[in-house]
Amino acid sequence: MLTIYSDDHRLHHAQGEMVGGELQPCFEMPARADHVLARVQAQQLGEIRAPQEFGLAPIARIHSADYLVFLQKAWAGWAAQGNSADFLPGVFPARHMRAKRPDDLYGQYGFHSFDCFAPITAGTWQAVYSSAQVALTAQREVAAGARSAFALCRPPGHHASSDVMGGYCYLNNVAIAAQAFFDQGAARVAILDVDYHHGNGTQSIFYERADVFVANIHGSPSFEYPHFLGYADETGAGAGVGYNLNLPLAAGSAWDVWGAALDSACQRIAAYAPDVVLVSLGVDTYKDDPISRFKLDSPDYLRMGQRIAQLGKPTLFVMEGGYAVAEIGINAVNVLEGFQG
Ligand code: Q9C
Ligand code: ZN
Repeated sequence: MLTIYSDDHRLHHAQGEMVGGELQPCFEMPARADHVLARVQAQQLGEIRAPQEFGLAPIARIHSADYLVFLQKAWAGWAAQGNSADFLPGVFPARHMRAKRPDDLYGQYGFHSFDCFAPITAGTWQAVYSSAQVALTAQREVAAGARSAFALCRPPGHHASSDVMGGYCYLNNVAIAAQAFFDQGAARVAILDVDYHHGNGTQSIFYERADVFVANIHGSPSFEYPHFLGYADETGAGAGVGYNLNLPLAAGSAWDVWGAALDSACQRIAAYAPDVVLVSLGVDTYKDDPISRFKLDSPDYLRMGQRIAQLGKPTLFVMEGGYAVAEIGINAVNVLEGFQG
């Protein structure tokens, strides 16, 4: 399987995140991608290639113009105000307020965020831009006839919606790649999100569309991040009714429960008969993940890949979360190896 990877992910390395009232090292760190790349090499998964340049146009198919301008310009504006530390938002247009986009940078950051877990640093734009190019390059490979490809994206993307960032995510790599399939002639696309956290951004982007079936298996929002989306009764809206599947699971879920949910999701995907399957590949379902409460073990990721392969569809794997850094490579590449059989 071809892997697409860019060193540009290193340009995004924020100083910290708030955990239990204290600033701690970011869970979403450059070493994550290093470990996945090292495992791809160690297992001789296949060629590793740098991304091609597809520019902003395929990104702008998913994200709004004002959001993209903010992301590109935010650091320069923040630095011009005399700041050198990470830029973070603090005020959001929550219920009972007015979601009118303000003129000032700090207000715009809150307008374009749903939490404080997507810091902007000097290199953030280049890193997230390249992460999207990684997804688009792998997408081309699958569109050209490959059975599968692996987009080793960092930063991840599935929490980002059309104009709102959060949860370590800025550009929704899997959504950008899904739209690229349509723009190259696909008629129906399925997205299977196996990250521990509900992919709220991906769900929201495609919620009213019948040509994208989105399936999510995740810790229930009744107890888990992102807290405000991901319940089972969210099945789509308008033309998209029936094309969104949420399978929220309880804390402590292990392979018996998780694998059964995967089987349900795969049955629905098979019935949908998509041209292509995109997998939002988060491995934060791992038993020792520092921010998660599922109990998958490393061999379970081989089974995950095997079940996805049974769909018999061209498949694009897009890296999302996973914070047990020492094991992230083993677990992510196990999915790919299980898929290859
Ligand atoms: N105690 C992905 O896996 N955590 N994002 C907030 C609050 C944010 C996860 C924790 C988790 C974001 C791509
Ligand atoms: Zn996650």
